[in-house]
Amino acid sequence: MSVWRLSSGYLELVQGDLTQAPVDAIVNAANPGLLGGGGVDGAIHAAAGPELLGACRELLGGMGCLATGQAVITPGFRLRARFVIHTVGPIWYGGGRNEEGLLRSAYLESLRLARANDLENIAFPAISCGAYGYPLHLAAPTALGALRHGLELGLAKHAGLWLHGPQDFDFWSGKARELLGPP
Ligand code: AR6
Repeated sequence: MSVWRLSSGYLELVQGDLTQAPVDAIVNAANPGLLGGGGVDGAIHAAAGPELLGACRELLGGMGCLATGQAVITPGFRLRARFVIHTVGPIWYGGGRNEEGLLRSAYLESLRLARANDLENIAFPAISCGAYGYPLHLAAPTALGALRHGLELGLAKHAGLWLHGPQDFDFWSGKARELLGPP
């Protein structure tokens, strides 16, 4: 784990399985229907149990679907985290469809929702960096910049980015050093 102390909080890079994060809320890289799926979404639903899908269905009942860049919250059920914040990152279409703004919004709206629920310790995956195809070298500065901005706004005390494998962790650590200096 690497930790950066910022003006009003801590940005942490952690190598590990997000479903095991001992935090107030983990963020799910969901799809607009909140239907569950593959990747981290599938892992979160599997670990939380079927009640999570039920809660998602209930939430979207009146709404239809969650817009890209927005976030909603449910309990965490069988997870260690008390809550799951579901957000939808952008699908990468080449950069001309406001992917950067939408990715930034997915991080910041998740933090705003955490703040609205008095949650201080939030763990994120690398949103859009799997099935949604966002190039890692472009996602990293946007994600890290959004998390730093959110901490500066006082939206959380601890924001963690959980990277699943050692290669991803090394890559993101390098980018974080470039952007934030030594941990
Ligand atoms: N812990 C931490 N990170 C993980 C884990 C885990 N257990 N599992 C995967 N990752 P993805 P997206 C990383 O595809 O690109 C789903 O089907 C993974 O290595 O989960 O936003 C949804 O339903 C990658 O770096 O999310 C949507 O349809 C990152 O999590 C769609 O995929 C995100 O990869 C969302 O695609």
